[in-house]
This record gives sequence, structure tokens and C-alpha cells, in this order.
Amino acid sequence: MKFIDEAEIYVKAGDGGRGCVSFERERFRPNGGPNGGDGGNGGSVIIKADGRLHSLLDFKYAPRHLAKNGEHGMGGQCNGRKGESLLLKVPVGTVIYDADSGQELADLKEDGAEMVAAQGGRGGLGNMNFASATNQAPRYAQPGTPGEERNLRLSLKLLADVGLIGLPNVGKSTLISCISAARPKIADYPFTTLIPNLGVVKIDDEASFVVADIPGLVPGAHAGKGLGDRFLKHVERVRLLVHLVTVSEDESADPRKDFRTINKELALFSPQLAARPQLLVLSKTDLPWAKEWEKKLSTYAKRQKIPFMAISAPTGAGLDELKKRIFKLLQEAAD
Ligand SMILES: Nc1nc2c(ncn2[C@@H]2O[C@H](COP(=O)(O)OP(=O)(O)OP(=O)(O)O)[C@@H](O)[C@H]2O)c(=O)[nH]1
Ligand SMILES: [Mg+2]
Repeated sequence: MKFIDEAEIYVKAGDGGRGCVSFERERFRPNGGPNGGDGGNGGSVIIKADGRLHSLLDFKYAPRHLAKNGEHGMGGQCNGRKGESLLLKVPVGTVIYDADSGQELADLKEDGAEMVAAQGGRGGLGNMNFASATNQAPRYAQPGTPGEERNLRLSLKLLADVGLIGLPNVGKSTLISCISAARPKIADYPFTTLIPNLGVVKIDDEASFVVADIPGLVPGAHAGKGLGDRFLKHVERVRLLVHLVTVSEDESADPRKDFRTINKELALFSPQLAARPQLLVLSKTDLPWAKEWEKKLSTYAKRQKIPFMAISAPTGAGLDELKKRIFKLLQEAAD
């Protein structure tokens, strides 16, 4: 299935039906009273979060959504039927913006949360409502009010506790596949991961947390290099960033430089994201040139006052400790 996390749509609620002007006309009552019924209310457009959905794909291909108009009032005191509301379902984590003003209207973070995206118009009153002692035959009725219309921008921001960040190829997808049931594509070339993956990490029967693996970042990501920074919004809501670095055989490789590079990209995307707590993780310690860096990087992390760990996917070294460490850091971040 295609992963689409942005969509622009147009929504229009139904107009309220017109009130009716009508008079009773019976054979033996030539001057019967007013009997024009009310117009029905127009239907609203409602947006609701549904935990079974994972993409905004449907909206990409069908951007216009109109709720039904209310029916007009009729003679014989008949009110018009109300227009049916329209329910649009979106994935949990969808943020809704007014596309014209840019204002955030709603953040549907929970399954079942909903918002009225466009309010239906009110039906007008028919002339039967306006009869009075001084005017027994009112010749007017109210028009209905128009339904609201709006251009909206939908932006899906995945909900996860932990975000995995780092340069391409450092082993982010490998890590999520080792600690959760997620099975993203893994390969020895940059940009293997093209869309975010979520994985649930179980600590025990009760405790678990959700990790998001996103495509690798490169210097200049904020300016669109590589896949750019467009997937960073999916880790905007996390409480902890696990920052993966590794070392290639190349003599000039320096994971401290990579760490700074990525943090610079984070800051350029969002100062808030850059301020999130981080755990620095050195991966691929089964490779001798990576192992060599363990000590140096540990000292560096201490100086930067951030926690540090070293892991290897093939040997499993450090993976259990990493899960527990993340869980503990999450608890601390929650206090
Ligand atoms: N030796 C060794 N290789 C690893 C380890 N972890 C990952 N790899 C290898 O490194 C390569 C890249 O791994 P991925 O998990 O796809 O890397 P990624 O960070 O998700 O990369 P992108 O999705 O491109 O950003 C693959 O060939 C993995 O098999 C490790 O701990 N040790
Ligand atoms: Mg990957």
C-alpha cells in the first residue's frame, strides 16, 4: 500500500433548505392560514480518526467532499428533510489545518476522535411560524443559511514514543527489526527505507513502547538533499530520539562528526525536535573498526552529557540492554 502523509481537500457542508410560503386552500375555507413548513438543516462534514487506517491515500485521489443539502420546506406544514452528514475517516495522528490561513484546527491523536470540518447550514423557517394577531397571512419565509466550505490540509504525523535517526545505512531498520516485529527492507545501500516504519517493542507483558524508523538523513536534508527532511515530522511527537552512528572502514570516518551533522539538520527542521532527549548508539560493533571507536565515543558522549550505548545486530550484543535503557529513559522523560 502506498504511504501518503499529506493531502489537500475541499469540504463543503450542505446548505439549509428554504422555508416555504404556502396557504391552506380547502374548498370551504377560501382564506386558510399559512402552512409553509421549515427547510431542513444541511449536513455537516465530520472528520474522524480511525485506528485501522494508515495512509491519506484515498484523499489524494478524491479531494472534494460535499455533504447533502437540507430539503426545502413544503406546504401543508411539511418540513424539509435534513441533509445527511458526511463522515471522512483519517488515520490516527492526522493534524488538520485550514489550507488558506495555515491555522491548525484539530489534532486527532486518539482513535475515534472527531472534529466538525464544515458546519451544515440551518434550515429556514416556513411562513407558518410567522403568523401573528396583526399579520395572519405572512407572505414571507426564511431562506436557509449556506453550509460552511473550506480548503483543508491534512498532515499525518505518526505517533511513536521513540524515533530512530541517523545517516543512511547505519542500521536503523536492522535495529527495529531486531527489537520489534516490524520487517522493513534492509540493504547495504543508502536510502533503503523510503517511508517510515513503526514497531512495538515489548519489555514484558505489561510494558511496551513504539519505535519509528524513518529514512536516513544526509547533510543538507533541510534543503531537500537525499529524501530531505520531509519524514522528520513523524518523529516530532516522540519523547526520545535514538541517534544511531557507525564507522566505516574508511580512515577518515568520524562518528562524532556524523552525530553533529544530523543534529544540525534536526535544528534546522525544528528547534523543538533538536531539544528532545537523545540516546547515542554506536552500531555494528561486530566490525573491528567500529569496535575501536566504542571507548572514544563513550568519552565524547559523557562530555556532551548524553547517554551512550554500543550494539551489534548479528551478535545481538547490547540489544537487550538497549531496550531496557530506552524504556527507562522514556519513564524519566515522562516525569
Ligand atoms: N556487520 C553489521 N552490519 C549491520 C549491522 N546493522 C546493520 N548492518 C548492515 O548495514 C546495512 C544497512 O542497514 P539498514 O538497517 O538498512 O540501514 P538503515 O540505517 O535503515 O539505512 P537507510 O534506510 O538507508 O537509512 C545492511 O547491509 C545491514 O545488514 C550490524 O550491527 N553489524
Ligand atoms: Mg532503513
